[in-house]
Amino acid sequence: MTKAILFGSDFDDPAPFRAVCAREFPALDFRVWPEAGRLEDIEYALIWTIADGVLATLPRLKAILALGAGVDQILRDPAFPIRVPLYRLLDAGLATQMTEYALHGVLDVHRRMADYRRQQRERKWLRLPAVDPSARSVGVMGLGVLGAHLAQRLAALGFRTRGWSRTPKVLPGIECFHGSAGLGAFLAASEILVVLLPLTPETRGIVDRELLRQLPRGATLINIARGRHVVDADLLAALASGHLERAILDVFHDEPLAPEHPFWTHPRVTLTPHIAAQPIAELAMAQIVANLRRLEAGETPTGLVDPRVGY
Ligand code: NDP
Ligand code: OXD
Repeated sequence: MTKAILFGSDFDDPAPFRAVCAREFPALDFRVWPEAGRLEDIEYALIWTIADGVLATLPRLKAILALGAGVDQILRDPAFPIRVPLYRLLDAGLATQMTEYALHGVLDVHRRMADYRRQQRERKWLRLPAVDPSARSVGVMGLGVLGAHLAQRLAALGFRTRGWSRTPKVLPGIECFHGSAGLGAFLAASEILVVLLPLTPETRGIVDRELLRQLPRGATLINIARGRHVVDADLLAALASGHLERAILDVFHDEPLAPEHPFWTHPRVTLTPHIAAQPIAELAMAQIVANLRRLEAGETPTGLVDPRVGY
């Protein structure tokens, strides 16, 4: 009987994945959606995104391997086949890049580089007071693979680092908060807030007026998780009122960001096109190959997602 793997992505090039599969799993037929062939052959799906309903039509699907760390773009399918295990990428080069991106933003704010850029435009020579990192608090929402890595690096640089997660955590040098009960205290002293949460029914729209109001006046938001965590109108209002000083955004409700969106030209918004972290192809492939081997051997793969909680 033919065994096949179905590749689906509106973003990734299938060619390197096809080459690796042909080398490592010659018995698996590699197919790229929408050229799925006989649906009964498909045992594995390797996807970033695929049209809603497709996964549910694959009668012998044994596992879904995500091409990213986040899986909201897969789980949003109303017909997602909950019986089929979904495995996501763990790190695969993302943690270092996320930390670089967030640190770049944190240090830019901490060292008041926006003020110095303005002063340069005005040919103004003015030394602003220095702040020790121990007097600067940074809050990281989400203490998973990526958030915990960032929080540890922030703490190592001497920042007052706080973290928020769904379940309790103990991380050396990091003040940890959890659940809705811990959110207010976490936000109250987060001068720079970095969002590294998965997008789930609980976290969609979490960065709204009420949340932003609880940050200290003059705070900065760095969103490197998903655009739908943020209520755009509430963010723009918080910037307009001056309660929020800056926003550094890598992700948006709809991507690419529409040319007419006010974020593009807002003087206190810095944006990038969802590049905070991109899986390193070799590392992602090695993880996928290892997981396929485990599946073929009847062993447990890494990165199991709980579709009921959404991550
Ligand atoms: P993990 O699943 O490892 O970590 C998620 C963290 O969020 C956990 O600490 C979890 O808490 C916490 N969390 C989840 N739900 C809630 C909630 N309701 N309240 C409080 N905390 C919550 O994910 P990763 O660190 O691997 O990735 C995080 C996200 O980063 C991805 O889901 C993706 O959306 C985004 N991403 C963005 C990229 C970009 O380029 N912009 C690239 C890669 C990823 P607990 O520990 O208690 O389970
Ligand atoms: C991911 C992403 O989730 O690239 O991996 O956003």
